[in-house]
Parts: sequence; structure tokens; C-alpha cells
Amino acid sequence: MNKSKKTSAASFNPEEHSHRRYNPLRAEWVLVSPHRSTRPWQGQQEDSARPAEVMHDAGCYLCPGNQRVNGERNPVYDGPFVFTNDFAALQEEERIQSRTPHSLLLNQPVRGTSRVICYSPHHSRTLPQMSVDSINQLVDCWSQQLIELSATYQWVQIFENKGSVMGCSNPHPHGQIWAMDQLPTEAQKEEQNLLQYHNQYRSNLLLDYVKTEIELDQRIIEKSNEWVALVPYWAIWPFELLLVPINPARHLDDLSAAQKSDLALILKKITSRYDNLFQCSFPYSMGWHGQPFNKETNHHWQLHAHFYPPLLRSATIKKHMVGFEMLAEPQRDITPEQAAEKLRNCDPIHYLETKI
Ligand code: H2U
Ligand code: ZN
Repeated sequence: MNKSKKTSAASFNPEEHSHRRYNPLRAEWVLVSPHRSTRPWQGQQEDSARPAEVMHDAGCYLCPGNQRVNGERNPVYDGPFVFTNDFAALQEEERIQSRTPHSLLLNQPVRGTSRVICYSPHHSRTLPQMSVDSINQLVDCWSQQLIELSATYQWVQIFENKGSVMGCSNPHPHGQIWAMDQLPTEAQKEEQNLLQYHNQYRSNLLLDYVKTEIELDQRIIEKSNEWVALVPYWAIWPFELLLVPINPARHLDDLSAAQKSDLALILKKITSRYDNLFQCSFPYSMGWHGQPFNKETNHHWQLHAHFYPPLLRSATIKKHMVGFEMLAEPQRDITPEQAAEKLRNCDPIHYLETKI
């Protein structure tokens, strides 16, 4: 036995030493290596030449009045505009399960629909550059879509892929809504873990978590009377954010007037901080998670949005989920606390907006 090894165990400081953090929403771990982030910060800002504002682009499939790929013409819309995706990933027809040749070859038919949501008629104005009024209209639109689709489908996934690095195919600011009759994998994980916590503690996991984060105030980026945006303790992506109402709300269609009126502004502020970090249009995938529409009481659910941005050190240097991450578990160098500090040091007013 190597005694020297045993006696040399030093005290553990999570700000310096490698450790793992637990994500209670997914029941998964992330490896954190803070000692590696003491390497010099090479965050460089790209050429911050003011990008041209384009109100309307004749060649854009999503601009008002233009023709889409399949020949259909968009109306001359003046707020958010929703249409069924011309290349929908989900189909509305019901199919009957057929036998598969072996229990290892499982499949199941799925019913659903995919929609595209153009945020506004403006071709180049992304979320942080939209007016609070215009973001409010988007929030209303999300909520109406939820009400409509939840009558048929159990899970309504509202999301946005922003930036070509995230695979976004069109610069006109838009998101998507995919609704389906079953819980997709990520929703199923949250459902299971939120329910287990609720059964064990008779309390809501996310409400408890937000309360703790407000008390600690180490990872919070923005806080209003009704919402908090923070880098979660278990974040995987360098500048990942979780946006949660402080008081109960099960989904976007369940917001109180106060929660609703605060949401547009906090969305504008956090996405502006993102753009300001590297003075670029900050790419991300974001989306809303809320209660499934399964006619249960769902006391264990609390509405929240995840922001998963890939950038690490500059407008072009992104984190790659490869190697150890693909084969073992996600890993990060910059700690969530360091990331939170960098985002907190950014202005909540967009760098292209003139300060008054
Ligand atoms: P992303 O760029 O976030 O992938 O979304 C754009 C979606 O818009 C994409 O799924 C759809 C594509 O199928 N689309 C149409 O439905 N019609 C068009 O004319 C252009 C793009
Ligand atoms: Zn456009």
C-alpha cells in the first residue's frame, strides 16, 4: 500500500481543484477543471464595425411579402408571424405501431407538427435589438401557440437556434416550435427528476434552487422582481444561462401579469450582455421548458428557459463537445462563477444601441 499517497491528500477547494458538479434537472454530472482557466484570458473582440441594418431583404424566405421555398407567399406581417415549416420534422397523421423484428430494435410512431416563428418583420433585428414592445408581442405569440398546440400535443418545444455556427439557416430572426404527442428525451429527464425531488421533499426543485441562488448571489446575471437569470452551478456550456420566474409558473401560458410584463425586458438585457461579451451577434440555442400538457397537476414543474451558447474565448473560438465529453462526460475550464462575473461586467444595454 502506498501510504505516502494516502497521507498527502490535501484539502479540497472547488475554486482551484478539479471536481464534478451534479445537475439535478438531468441527473448528470459535469467535470470542472478550474486550475486550467488560470491560463491567460485571450478573449479578443472581433472587428466591431457597425453591421448594416437591413429592414427588408428581397432574397429572404422569411421577410414579409416574400415567397418561401415551396412557392407560398408570406403575408405583409407587422408583428410575429408563424407558419408551418415547409420541411416539417414531425407529421400530423396518426400511425399504428407495427411489430419490430427484435426487442433491441425498438421504435414508436410519433405525431406532431413543426412551425417557424418570425420574430418581427425586421430582417436584421435580433432579440437584443428588438424593442421591449416587440419582444412583448413575441412573448404573447409564444403563449398563444402554447394554448393552441397543447390542446393536441403533450409537449410543445419553443426554441431558437441563433447564428450559423448553431446551424441556423436564415439570418432573419426566427425561432421554431415543435409539438409532439410524447415527451422527448430532455423533457422526460426533467419530468422524472423534478417529480422525484417533489416526492422526496414536498417542494419544487427549481423554486428551491432559485431561492438558494438569490441568497448566495454568486452566479446571478440579471434579477427583476419576477425573474432571475443565472449561470447554473452545473452549467456545461461556458456562458450557459437559466432564466426562471422567482414565483410559481408552470408554463408561458400561466404567467401572472407581473411575470409577463418583466419578461421582455430581462430577455433584452441578458441577450444584450451576450452580444456585448465579444461584441458580436452571440450565437446560442435557447428554448423553453414547462409543464407537459398531460392533464396532471404538475406541482413539480416550474417554467424555465435554457440558453446554450457555444462561444468560449472570442467571437470565433468556441467550445467543442468532443473527446472526453463525447466518451465520458462534459467538462469545463472556466467556472460558472467566473463566467457569471464576466457576464455581470458586461453592459445590459446593447453595444450598437446609443446610450442616452
Ligand atoms: P433554422 O434556420 O433555425 O434551422 O430554421 C429555419 C427553418 O425554416 C428550417 O427548419 C424552414 C426550414 O425548414 N423554412 C421553411 O419552412 N420555408 C422556407 O421557405 C425557408 C425555411
Ligand atoms: Zn428577412
